[in-house]
Formats: sequence, C-alpha cells, structure tokens
Amino acid sequence: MAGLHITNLTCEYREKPIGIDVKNPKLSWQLESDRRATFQTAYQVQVSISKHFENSIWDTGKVESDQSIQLEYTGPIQSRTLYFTRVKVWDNYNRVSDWSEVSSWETAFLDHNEWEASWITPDETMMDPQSEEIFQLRKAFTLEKAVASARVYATAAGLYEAYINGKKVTENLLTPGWTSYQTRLQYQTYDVTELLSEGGNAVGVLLADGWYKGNLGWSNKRNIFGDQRAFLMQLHVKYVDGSEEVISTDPSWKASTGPIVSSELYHGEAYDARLEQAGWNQFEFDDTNWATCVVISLPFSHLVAQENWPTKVTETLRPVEVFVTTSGDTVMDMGQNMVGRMRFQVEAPKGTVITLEHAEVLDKDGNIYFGNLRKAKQCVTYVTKGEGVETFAPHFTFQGFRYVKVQGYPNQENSLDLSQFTGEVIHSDMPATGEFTCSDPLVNQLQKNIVWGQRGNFVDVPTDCPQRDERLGWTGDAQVFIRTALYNYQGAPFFKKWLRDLKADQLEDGGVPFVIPDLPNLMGGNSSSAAWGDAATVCPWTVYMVYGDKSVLEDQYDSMKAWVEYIRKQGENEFLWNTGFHFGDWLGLDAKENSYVGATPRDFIATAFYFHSTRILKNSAIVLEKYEDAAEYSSLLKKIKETFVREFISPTGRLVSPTQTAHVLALAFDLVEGETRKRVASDLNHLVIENDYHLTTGFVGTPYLCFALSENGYHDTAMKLLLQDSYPSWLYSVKKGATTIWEHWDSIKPDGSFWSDDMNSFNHYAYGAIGDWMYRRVAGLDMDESDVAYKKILIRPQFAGGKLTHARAEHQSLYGKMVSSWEWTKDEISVRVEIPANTTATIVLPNVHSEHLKENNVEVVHAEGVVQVENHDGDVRIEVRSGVYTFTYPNQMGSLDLFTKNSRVLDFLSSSKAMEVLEKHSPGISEKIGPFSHMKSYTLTCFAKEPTIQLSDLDGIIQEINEAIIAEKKETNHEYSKA
Ligand code: RAM
Repeated sequence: MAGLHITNLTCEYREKPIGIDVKNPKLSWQLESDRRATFQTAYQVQVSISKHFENSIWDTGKVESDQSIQLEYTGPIQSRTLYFTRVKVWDNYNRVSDWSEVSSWETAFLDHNEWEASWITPDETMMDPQSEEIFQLRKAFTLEKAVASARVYATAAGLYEAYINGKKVTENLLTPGWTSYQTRLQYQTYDVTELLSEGGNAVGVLLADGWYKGNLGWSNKRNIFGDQRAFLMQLHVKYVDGSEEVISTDPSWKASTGPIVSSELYHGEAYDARLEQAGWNQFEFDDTNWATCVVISLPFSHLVAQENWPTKVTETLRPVEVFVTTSGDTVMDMGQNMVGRMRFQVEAPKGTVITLEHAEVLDKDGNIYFGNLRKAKQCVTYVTKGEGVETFAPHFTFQGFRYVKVQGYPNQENSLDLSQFTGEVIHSDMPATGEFTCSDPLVNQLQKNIVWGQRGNFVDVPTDCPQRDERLGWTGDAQVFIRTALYNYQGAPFFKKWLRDLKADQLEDGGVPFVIPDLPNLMGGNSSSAAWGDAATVCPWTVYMVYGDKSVLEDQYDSMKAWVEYIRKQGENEFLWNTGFHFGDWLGLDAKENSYVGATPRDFIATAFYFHSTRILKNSAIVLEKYEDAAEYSSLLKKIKETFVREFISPTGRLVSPTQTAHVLALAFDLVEGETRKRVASDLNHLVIENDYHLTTGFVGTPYLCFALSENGYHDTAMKLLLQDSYPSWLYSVKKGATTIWEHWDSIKPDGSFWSDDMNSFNHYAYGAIGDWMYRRVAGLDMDESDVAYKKILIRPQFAGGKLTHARAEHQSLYGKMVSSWEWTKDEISVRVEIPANTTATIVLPNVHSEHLKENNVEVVHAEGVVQVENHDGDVRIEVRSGVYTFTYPNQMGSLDLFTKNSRVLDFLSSSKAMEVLEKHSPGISEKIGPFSHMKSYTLTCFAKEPTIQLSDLDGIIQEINEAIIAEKKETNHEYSKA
C-alpha cells in the first residue's frame, strides 16, 4: 500500500549474505511511512527456496507483534542453500504494506564434516617452507558441461589471494582474517559463477605468512600460530543439467614461488616484476617445472564461516603535495594519516627499483619521522620488468601513514608525477552509521579524527595502532572505544566475531589475556588487568544494547561470568580487587615521572571495574532470564559497593584518591549516592577548574570524564573540556594538525618535539571515546536503555549557553535513521528530530515551559504524533511517536517558575576576588548559596534577573569568576585544601 513500505530487509546485519553458518539467522527490516506516529501492529515473514515463493518452507502467518528487528528464523536449514525471504507488515492505521523486495541468505557448511578438500602446502623437499617468498599454487581442470552456478569455499593458514582464470575471485583483502587460530579459523565463500566456463579452467592462489606465521608482536617473533603455510579450498560447480562437481585442494596441485619476494604485515612487500610468470593462474600455463603439493594435517573442526565484514579498499586518496625535506628526501603528503597502501603506475627500464617508505608525521625540522614505527619497516619496493606501463599495489601488508618517502621513481628529482599515485584506504568494510557535526570547526575535525582512527584500527580486529610492530587487539582500548565505534559504524559482526575469539582465548581461570587474538607470552606470561579484561563484559553488553542482539549475550554469557568469577578470586577479600598486575589509568597525566601509569590507585580502578562488570553480568542474567544468577550477582554487587565505599571513601564523602579519574569512575559506575555523590561531583568539578579546565585522565578515566560532569550538574565544565585547545585536551592535537587521534595527549609536545620513540602512535583510538558523549550529550541523541536498540529513543540536547550555536547527530539504528539537531540563537532555540517508524522517543528540552513551545508552529500539546507533554523542573518532556518534528521556543528565561533552569550552578572556592566579581554583577543575579560546610567552597546558583541579565550572560560572568580564582591562586600560590 502506498505510504507504508518495507526497506532494508537484512539477515544477520547484511543484505543478501552468502556463506553464513548461523542455523537460526536473525532478520530485521525497517518501515517507511508517510505518516507520523506509525508503528507496526503485525508482521508476516515468508522464507522459500524459490524466488517466487511458490511454496514457503517457513511462513509465520500474520503475527500480532511490533517486533521488526532480530526476528529469529526457526525453519529448516541446510548447508549450501539459498533462502529467499520477504516480509509484509500491518500498522496502527490499519494499513498493510506490499511484500518487501525479495531478500536472501545463503548458507555455507553447517557441519565441518562437509569438508572433503585437504589442507595442502608445497612439498618441503622442493620448496622451503620458511622461505620469505610468497608461494603460488595452481590447479588446472576441465569442466565438461555448461555451468549454472559455482561457489568457492576457501581459507588458509596464512593469507591468501585467489584467482580463477587469471581474474581475482574477490576484492576482499587479508583473507581469511585474524582469529584465535588455535581454535577458530574463518573460511570465505565466493560466488564465482561468472569466472568459470565449460572447458579448461584454472585456479591460482597466492599464499603468504600474515598473522599466522609472519612477524607479529614487538619481540620479533614469527611462527606464532604455526610454522607452515597451507591452503584449503572447495569449488562446488553446479551444471545447467543439475549435476554437481567438486574441485578440491589435494596433492595434484602445483606450487612455485613468484614475483613477491617477501610480504609482511609490519614490514611491507618486495615485488620483483621480472620474476612474474605470465599466465600462471590460467589453464594453458605449463606447470611441469613446478613443485608438487602435499597434504598437511590441520584441523577442520575449527573452521567457521566468515562472520565479520570483509576487509577492503573503501576509499582512495590522492597525494596533496610532494616536497623535498631538509635531509633531501622526496616525500609525498597524503593530507590524511591513513591506513592502507599506495598503488602506483610506472613506466621505466627493466630493473628499476622503486621504494616507498611510509610514516605518520614529520619531525620538528620537517623531516619524515620513522622513529615511532619501532621495528616495523613499512617499506614497499618494486622492481620493474620494463614492458610499458606497470601498475602495482602490495598484497599482504598494510601501512599506517600520511607521508611517503619515494626513491627511484623515474625523474623524481625534477618533479614527481603525483597523478601516478593513489592511497588506498583499507579496513573492515562496516557500513557507516553515524554523523556528528556542530558549529565549532575544530570539534568537527576531532570527529573526523575519531572516525579515521576507527577506520585505521578496525582491520579485522580492533587494534591499538596500525603502524608500529604491534597492531594488536588490545582489550582495554576496544572496551573504552566500543560505544563510540558503534555510533560511527555498524559494528555488530565485527565485535561478535572478536568476542568469540576473546571467549576462545580466555584462560582456564577466567582471566582475559591483554590482547585478543592472544599472543601467548606477549609480556612474559599470561595475566589479566582491570579495565582491559572487562572487555569481556562491556563489549557484549554494548553490542546488545545498540542492536538488541540477545545472541551475543547468550554466546558470551559464560565468558562474562567466568571473568567476574575470576576477579572474585583475586582480592584479599572477595569484594575487593587489590592484587595482581594492572595497567591502571594508562597514560594518565598524573603519572609519576617516567611512568605510564596514572596516579589513581590500581586497586581503586580494579574494584570499580569489578563492580561495573558485575552489574553488567547481573543485567545480562536478567535479559537471559537467568534469575538465580541475577539474584546472586545483585547481592555480590551490594557487597562490592559497600566494600568500595569503606575502602576508598571517607565518612564525609571524600575520595582517598584526589585524581580526576577516581572521581570519574565513582560517578560513572554509580558507586556513590546522595550527598556523597554531590560532593564527589563537586570535587571533580574543582579538580578540573583547578587545573585550568584541563584533564589529567588516561585510558580509564577519559571515556567517562565528560559524562561524569554532564550527568551531575557540570555540563558547562564538560563543554569547556571539549572546547579546550591548549595542552592537554582533545583539540590540542587538532590544533597541532592531527588528522587521527593520538596515543598520548602530547604525542607531539607544545615545542614540536615528540614523546619518546618507544611508544608513540599517532593513530590510537582510545581517546576518541569522547565521541560517545558528543553524540549523546552535545547533540543529544541517546537511547532509553529500558528498551534497547533505540526502540525507545532519548533526545536530550544540552546547549551550554551558546558555546556552540548548533549541533547535529545522526545514527542509523536497526529501526532506521534517527536525527537530533539543534540551533541556538540568543532569541530562539530550535530542535529538529527524526524518529523512525516503529519507535518512540522521549524528548527532553531544557529551560522551557510547554506553553512557550511550538512544534512546526503548532502548540506542542496539539501536534500530531505528540503523545504526552510534561513540565518538570524547568524542562519539558515530550513523548512522541515516529516522524520528523521541529520544536522551537524563545531563548529567554522569563519567569521565576523557570528558576532552576534559568541558572548556572557553579561551585567555586572561597575567594575574595570571586566575591568581588559577584558583587559587581549582583543587580542581575540573584541567590547565592553557601558556603558548604564540608569545604571552603561556595555553591552558587546564579540565575538571571531579566531583563538586566540574560542566561547566556551568566557564562561570561562564570568565566570571569573562574579567571579571578585562578589569578588569585597564582598570585598567592595558595594550595587549595578541602579539609
Ligand atoms: C600499548 C598499547 C595499548 C595499551 C597497552 C597497555 O602497548 O598500544 O594501547 O592498551 O599498551
């Protein structure tokens, strides 16, 4: 029916996936409606193996339900079968949609016994398995009949690139991806129907070391998962007459080396085009001189279908300029710190050697800087064959770089022809699902840097960095960044796959290794750390919340529980985690000289995370209806909290640790309540003000810092931290020209020098975790967690008194596109929201009474789609159903009943200068409260007395007060004491 349509019918997050091995895949769809306040009242889903649905194998019939995401298919399922599916829905206006467009999914192997192929590797008496050279494997065969369809199922111990009849089977890169190879190895499925034909055909495969056998980790180790590369493939051909044939890897395959002389993830690739064997991957090629292959014993039981988004080239960039450095190097600038590879064209005499060396930054003197790469070479060399124009891009490697030093390119001394070079950006090809913009260009650049940081470090696993000899799946980094990541990109398959590896690598006692996939003995033995191991609970819970995907909790529950039980056994008592190794508030700025560990005590952090993880576990138990566990962990939670309070908080509410991070954690994890909470929040605010509106937090405190302030009455301070541009701050790096997030707040110091070479990445996403707060608190696009997956949206913008004049966030939820966008002028505030069909939203607008509020020029209470309007403490809460709404209201704080919000709350130190400023403005401000008994401070609620002073002026006054306090502090050098 016109007006109600179904779009985006997906299976396991993908459009028409092929090669999945989920037995009960989940279907989601979206409703598109031309009317506001649309919701689904019933659905019908059909699944058939015929495109025309002559007979369905699964038909739900009309089911009265508003479920439109994560509907589990419970019909029959077989391996290697294509299932068509379609859906129709009924809505609250008694409309029924047409059937959706037909969608589909195709299974791969549901049982590993279906593998008939053998793992093969070149015969070691003919080819050295430890050779750096990349192997070429081939198999020629004849198909007797016309081909109807064909699929390749393939994987490798190592990395592979497959060809059929000279053509690449896929554009996907770094296959089969990285998993915990000891227990899990992904295979890929490709539709190769178009590549085959009746008669002679050939498969050719390049086989490299990759993560499996290549150099991995900073201790120069190889062969971590195995010491022989191997390949496994099954090609299933269906003929037009219905018969089938299978071509598999077996000892009849042949092997040779070729032009790729070496290829390593960290080090780059060396390619000698003179060694190419023309036609090696085609039928006619004569392979009599090639080595034979042998069968090697590798398990089949750990083969799983590709789950993650494939790794691909997702964008290409052109160099923006080329220059010669003071050291005389010719260097191209890509204009962006990117991750991927360079592709180039060249025409040069045979044997010309072209070298590209990649680095992220230039040093103080403008020279290209390789120091922070540690042992990673990031070097690509190409030797020409001299037969016209040659094109090259490396195969089994990627580089993290903005600058490329070029050597040997013809005529480069006179002018390097930049049009011959392209930067190919490579990462897991997750659909983009988020946008954030606002009126401050530096903040917009910060958002870009966060997104680029995510792209560069989401290369099949969530890595810490993409450039040095590390690039590992650090759990702590993933845990702090995941919520931001899931705003920016569709990350469910990415994290679900990685979490299976986490579970697989979890230690027997429930401990979680530092990196996943684990590298045994990475740091001289296995150990777990608070805030790192908590990825085991935080990540599944976040995926569940954002996508309503219960299966991730079902799959991970044991692992989550094992982690909490692990912690429970660590401490000197059951409720305190005060033993063992921890990274602490990694890279916190309050660290001692020459230490990476911030000042917040490790047992404080560990116990706070113990509480956090236990709470997540308890909530997961409730979702999964494991009520006994829920009760058990509720009582554990209570005890941890009591113990935490006893151990770390004084009876008058003072934290034992005077760090920002300690205060942040106590607030963010709800370890403090009532008056103590108020005090801790106020103390945090002071700590930030005392530090002249600068943060000191490391990996652990940073993600929650602005939340802890905004949620507890200090949004203004949080905004000042965001907008701070002197060191240390988010915008400091932006002002220094960063195009990605740095590992350290001062990876480049104010004087232009670097943090030491040993650990200084310019592309580390952890501090990008501020993105979550920007989406949720600045633009106001949030979720009501009582109904996950944005079934119930919470729009709650906070305007920060004109510090920004507009902000807008967009996110593609499984229900469809959501938008929260606001504009602030001195006279008017307008808030525009988009709420997808089949969801509802609560919109909380500050500083207004509903009388003054219009929706599209209609009084808000009368607007279509508005279900309820409530005035509460100076805010208006509006319940709406789906639709696009524009709310406007005058930006003036007229009457006294708006008292509480017609104000700015400021805690300030007892200071005569501050009092002077107050006096000066007293005609326009009323109400001063304080001093608070527990400290030498005042809590002042300033509210504007119109017309003398506007609310927006209060910011200026507060600023003045703060400056006065700071000035006074500097003058007297007086140490603030809370006693
Ligand atoms: C560094 C990593 C990572 C961090 C660990 C503790 O080596 O880059 O970011 O989690 O240390």
